[in-house]
Amino acid sequence: MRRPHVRALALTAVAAVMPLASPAPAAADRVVIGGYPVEISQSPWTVALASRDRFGGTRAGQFCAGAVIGRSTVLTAAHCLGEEALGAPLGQIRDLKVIAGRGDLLGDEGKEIPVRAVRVNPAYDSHTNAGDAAVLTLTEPLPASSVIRTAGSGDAAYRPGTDAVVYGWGDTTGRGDFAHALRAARVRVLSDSVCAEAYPDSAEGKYLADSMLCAGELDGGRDACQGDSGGPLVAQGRLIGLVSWGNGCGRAEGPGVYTRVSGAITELGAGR
Ligand code: 4AZ
Repeated sequence: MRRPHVRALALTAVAAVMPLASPAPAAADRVVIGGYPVEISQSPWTVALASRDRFGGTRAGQFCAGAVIGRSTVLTAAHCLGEEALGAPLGQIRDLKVIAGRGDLLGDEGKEIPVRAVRVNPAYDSHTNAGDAAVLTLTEPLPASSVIRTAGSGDAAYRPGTDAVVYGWGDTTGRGDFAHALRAARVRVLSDSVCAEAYPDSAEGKYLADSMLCAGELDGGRDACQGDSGGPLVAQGRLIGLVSWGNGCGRAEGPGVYTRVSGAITELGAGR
């Protein structure tokens, strides 16, 4: 399948740090590195971004994720909507949809909702990855129970050491094994210095604490990966991050970098 994501990853080191006891079944059911399956009803704010035209129908066209922050408003990563990720300019994608209420992409639960409007953060910088956020407006509202609160700047949930959970349908091994059922992984908010040291100005990007958030495990093993981009990082019941970038997946030397939601909301004027 087309590689839907921006980053060219160094993927080989991942298997060594996978904390799985048994060998992986061929592909499928194990999403997010080091994660576990979750029911969509447990995280109804997690949605899939999909285009069957671009990515084929096997997994309902899923290529990124997003978080429901208003009944008709989804926050996702700007890089998900770039030509590099889509393989074509956004304006040419006629069937961009948000899939809500569907954990298993092979099923038909929930709803596929066309996107009415897209606003990509004008401050997004594809070199550093700063400001990696975009807002999608849906053609029809979701239930209020699907909306997650966003963390404002200064929220205690951003403190290093805070337990957080990342959700997605992305690669579960770093070798292109995309999940079809939603998964989650427990990670920790890491201090800005961890990511600043890992990414001074690397090929992957430059860590900028103003607009980014560092999370993962110091020893690696649990992380987001390709296909999880744009998806929610949640702590203390609030949305704190969106999956953005990193060096590989689950590697101790490559912590996960997330879009800092408080800054994105300000830049996009998406606060409520
Ligand atoms: C990606 O390419 C990607 N390990 C997402 C998350 C991470 C790395 C790459 C973080 O979409």
